[in-house]
Amino acid sequence: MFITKSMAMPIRKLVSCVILDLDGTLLNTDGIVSDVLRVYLSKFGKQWDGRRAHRIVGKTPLEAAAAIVEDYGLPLSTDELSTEITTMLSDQWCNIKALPGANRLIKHLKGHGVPMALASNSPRVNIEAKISCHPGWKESFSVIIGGDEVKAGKPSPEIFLEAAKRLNLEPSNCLIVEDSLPGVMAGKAAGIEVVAVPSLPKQSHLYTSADEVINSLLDLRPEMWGLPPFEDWIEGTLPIEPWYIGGPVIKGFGRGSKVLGIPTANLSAEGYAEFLSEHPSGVYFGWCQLSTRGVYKMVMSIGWNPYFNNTEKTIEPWLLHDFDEDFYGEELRLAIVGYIRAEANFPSLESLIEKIHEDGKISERALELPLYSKYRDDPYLKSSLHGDKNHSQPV
Ligand code: ADP
Ligand code: RBF
Ligand code: MG
Repeated sequence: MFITKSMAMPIRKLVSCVILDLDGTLLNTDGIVSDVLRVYLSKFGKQWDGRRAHRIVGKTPLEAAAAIVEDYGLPLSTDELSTEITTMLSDQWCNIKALPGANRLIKHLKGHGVPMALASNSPRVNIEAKISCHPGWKESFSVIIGGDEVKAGKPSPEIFLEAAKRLNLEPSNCLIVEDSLPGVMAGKAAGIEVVAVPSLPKQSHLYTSADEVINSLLDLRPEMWGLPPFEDWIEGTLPIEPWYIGGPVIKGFGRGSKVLGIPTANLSAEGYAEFLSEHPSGVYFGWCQLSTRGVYKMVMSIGWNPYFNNTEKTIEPWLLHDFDEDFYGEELRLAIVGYIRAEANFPSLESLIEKIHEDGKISERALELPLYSKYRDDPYLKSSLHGDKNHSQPV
């Protein structure tokens, strides 16, 4: 008997089309909305509270405006606020970044001829403006529906039922990908399978009605829904557009060395909060340069350190090399080239430790592949190996 992938990962249900939400699912709209609200509220002497972002995520512009007027006690009507915020936002449409995995997912489904619809609470003109900034997106959707084209937006099921109808498919033949709670409710009320990708951290426990909750689009497994699998995973790793980050190693404040027996060279999260917010929490790998020593293989976690209940994401590289001393304060540079898995909760420390060692082995092996090994020579890692430019020594 052959062991196939589908046996390891049972098919949940066979679908033939996908309905995608836009804001928070394909686009990092929340970042821009927060920026605009921060500026706007400061004019009233108020301070935008990012922890209350859940009050607006997934709502129509008018509903979101109503929540803000109420939360911040603003001296204007919901309509006035909505108009002003919309004007400020409309200058920013093209600054909204695609979320990690969004381009990959759209290309994949389009490439395999899977019909796609876009169903968003956002008004149709705003949807068109936003997606026009992303080459290839508009043509990929056979159906686009805005919140102003149905009687009631999400959580009403109407928008998803209408999307299925216009795709000429039964709702039961569709799969919805959604980040927001109202969106998940709408999808389930329409009798459609829903994969939730919560855009706010640590919210997955609220998404019990979703058929699956994933950490980011990178973790979507289309084959679970009878759709063509992604073919870009290589030896347990997913190549990503490389990103670079560096700074001094700060005094560890984790449980790495002490509890897990796995030291992690912490970087200050403060300087990179925005950078880290663009990357889903999880396990990544790449190359790490220590200013005075050399370049090493590295596996790392990005996440919310459960031990200290941090509010900021932490970045914790484990250098796959035996050092006989600490290197606090030393300059460290990372080229992050691949993704392995989402951050997970483990039932025991032993199982966590085992998994981290497995992550390490996967990384060591993968970094030998030309696809990843070439970044060892990346100029970013070379440049400061011998101190700053003014004091450079011959190699
Ligand atoms: P943590 O609990 O986060 O691991 P510690 O400060 O106790 O924090 O230990 C981390 C320190 O261990 C690093 O800052 C670094 O100086 C040192 N270290 C030694 N070997 C390694 C390694 N292989 N990878 C990362 N850090 C290492
Ligand atoms: N901790 C978790 O609770 N879940 C994880 O999935 C997880 N994955 C990790 C992967 C790697 C490669 C490393 C180095 C650590 C991981 N950790 C994980 C440990 C987490 O980062 C740990 O709580 C901190 O190291 C504490 O400082
Ligand atoms: Mg959304």
